[in-house]
Amino acid sequence: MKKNIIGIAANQLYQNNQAFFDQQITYTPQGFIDGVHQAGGIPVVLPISDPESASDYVAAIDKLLLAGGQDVTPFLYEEEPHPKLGPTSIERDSFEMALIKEAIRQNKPIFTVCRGTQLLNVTLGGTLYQDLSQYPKWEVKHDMFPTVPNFGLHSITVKANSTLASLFGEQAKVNSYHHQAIKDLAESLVPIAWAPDGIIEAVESREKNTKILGVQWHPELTHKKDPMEQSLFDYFVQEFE
Ligand SMILES: [Mn+2]
Repeated sequence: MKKNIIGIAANQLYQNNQAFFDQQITYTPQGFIDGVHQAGGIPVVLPISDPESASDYVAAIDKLLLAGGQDVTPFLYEEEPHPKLGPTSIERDSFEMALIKEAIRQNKPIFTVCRGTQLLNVTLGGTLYQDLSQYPKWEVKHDMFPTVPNFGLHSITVKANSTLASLFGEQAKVNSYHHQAIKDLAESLVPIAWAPDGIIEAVESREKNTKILGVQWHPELTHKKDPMEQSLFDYFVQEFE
């Protein structure tokens, strides 16, 4: 059986780094590579590129995976940068937005993680809290760093009868390493999991023919020890189409 080719949108190390002779480096966290391998897919890392090339990249893959990383550029949802905004990359945002639009146009499934889910929401017309201190009902610690991912957990409630509920059940615990979060959800998305303070922790497409699954936590950090987290990769690579 042909293996699915999973395009993983890469990050870029913009700061000079002596370990790489001050060259900029294209990379993705190893957990995404391993999770896709373990699920029986072929991971292919897509370097940040001209948005106009997104159609060619998407044509070359079966499914698209967006990883975590920088904060989303607030101008993309018409806000000025809040004082607590973290590092951003408009190059990465622009390319990944083009990848999302192309994947939807070419009818290829999308799985997004953390920042990827936030960017997905912005691409489809939603907005973000630039920092959770802007969220009036904030009462859960969502950035567990430096606690290691096995221990840095909060609860989620998963929508009954959703695909995510079939993988995680209706109550679960997930890691959490984000200080931004979905504010206004894009009209074409629906929430399928929430933290106890109401923050949206997972989304899918309202239109069932558009295959989108987004989570706010990091399955790539714990998938080797936690079969529940690996099940997200398995589902995305093998079944989501
Ligand atoms: Mn969280």
